[in-house]
Amino acid sequence: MPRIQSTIAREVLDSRGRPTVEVEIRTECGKKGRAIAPSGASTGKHEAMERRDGDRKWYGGLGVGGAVQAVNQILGQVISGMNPADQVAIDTALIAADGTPNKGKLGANAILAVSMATAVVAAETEGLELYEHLHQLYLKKNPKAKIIVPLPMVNMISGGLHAGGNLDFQDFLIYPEGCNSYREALERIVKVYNSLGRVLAKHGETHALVGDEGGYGPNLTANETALERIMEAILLAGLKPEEDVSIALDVAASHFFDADINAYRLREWHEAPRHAEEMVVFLSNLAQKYPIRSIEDGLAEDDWSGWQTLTAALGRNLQLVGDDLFTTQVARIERGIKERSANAVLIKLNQVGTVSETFDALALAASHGYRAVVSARSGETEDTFIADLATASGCGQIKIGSVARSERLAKYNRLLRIEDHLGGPRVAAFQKRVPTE
Ligand code: 2PG
Ligand code: MG
Repeated sequence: MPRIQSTIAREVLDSRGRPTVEVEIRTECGKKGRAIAPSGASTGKHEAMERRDGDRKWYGGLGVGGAVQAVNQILGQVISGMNPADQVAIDTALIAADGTPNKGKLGANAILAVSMATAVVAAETEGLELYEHLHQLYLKKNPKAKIIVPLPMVNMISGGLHAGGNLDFQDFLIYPEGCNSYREALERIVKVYNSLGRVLAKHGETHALVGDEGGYGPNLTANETALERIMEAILLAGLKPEEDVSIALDVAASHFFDADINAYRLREWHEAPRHAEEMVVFLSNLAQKYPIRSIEDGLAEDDWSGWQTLTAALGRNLQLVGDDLFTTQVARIERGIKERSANAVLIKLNQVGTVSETFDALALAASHGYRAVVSARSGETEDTFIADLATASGCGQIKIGSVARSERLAKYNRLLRIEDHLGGPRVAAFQKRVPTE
C-alpha cells in the first residue's frame, strides 16, 4: 500500500457559516482523500474539544486557524510515511500527538478531519467505495457486522438550540416504516415534509423559516402541538401513522435541565420545574398517545439515576438513545450498559474525535445489544462520510436532519448512490423498520 506523502489543512465554512477544518491527504501514488469536520450546537459537556481561536477580529472568535496549523505543522508530520489503510495506527499516533484526554491541545476538529481523510484516501488507493473500506476496518472490531443501507430518522420540526427558541424539544422526526428500499423511503419522507408545510400554513403557523437542520421552525406553544401537526401531515400525505410512518424525538433535555434544583424546566410548565420521575411520566404519556418509536436524550447528560428510571419505565417498548449522555465514548457507554441506562447510542464522529474510537463505540454497543444511530451535527458541510459509516457498520439507522438544505441532501443523495452501487433496491440490504435488537 502506498504511504502518506502530504497532509494539508485549510479553514472552510460549515452550514451555519462558521469556520471548520478541511484536510486533504495525498499518497505517494498521487491518490487524494479529503474530509471536513462537522460541528454541533447542542454539544454535550463530555464531548472531545473542538478548538477555536477566540480572536474576535476573525469570524467573531470562531476561526479555526490554530487547528489548521496543528495539522499543517504537527499532525501531517506525525502520519507522513504511514500506511493509510492502518487506521488504528494512524489514530493512535494522532491521539498520542495530542496527549490530552479530550483532544483539546491540538483540537478534536483537527484530529478528526485527519482521521476521516485517512480513511477516504485509503479507500481511493484500494480502489474501493468508502463504505467498503470502512466495512473492512469495522469487521476487525465487530466480525458479525453486515453492510446495510440505514433507515433514516428525519427531522420535520426543529426547536431548542436549532431554531431560535420556539419549542423546548430539539427535534421532531419521522421514520418511514416498511419501505422496500431506501429510494422509496426517501420519497415517502419528502411527501410528509411537503404536507407538513401545508398543514402549518393552514394553521397559520409560520412555516417558511427552517431550523439549522432544515426542519420547519414554527412558533408553537406546546411540544405536543408539533406531534399533532406531524400526525395531520402523515394523514394528509395519504399514509397511515405507525404502519407507514412512525415518530422519533430528540428531546435534548440537557439544555433545559436546571442542575441547581435537579429539575427540568419546560416553558409550557410555566415556571414549575419537574423532576426526572415527572419527565418520565410526561414522555410516557406522549408515547402512549402518538406512534413514537424512539426518544433521544429524554433526560440530561449527567442524570444517571433519572436515566435508570426512564429505561426501566419505557425501555422495553421504546428505543431510548443516549446522545449527550454517551458522547460516543466507550467509558460512558460501558457505564450505561452496566447501569441499564438507555438502550441505544447516538454515534457522532466528532464527539470522540477519531474513526477508530467511533468504531469502538459502535462495536461495544453492538456486542451488548444496544442499538446505534449514526448522526450528523447541526453544523454540517458537503462531506458525506457518515452515509458510508452508517452503511459500513450495519447499525441500521441514520439521522441527518431534514430533506432541505444541501449539506443534508448531500448525505441523503450519497445513500441513493450507495444503494445503487450495492446492486439497486432489489438486492441491497435496506433496514425496513426500526431495528428491534
Ligand atoms: C443532536 C445534534 C443533531 P447538535 O443533538 O443530536 O441533531 O445536534 O449537532 O447541535 O448537537
Ligand atoms: Mg441529540
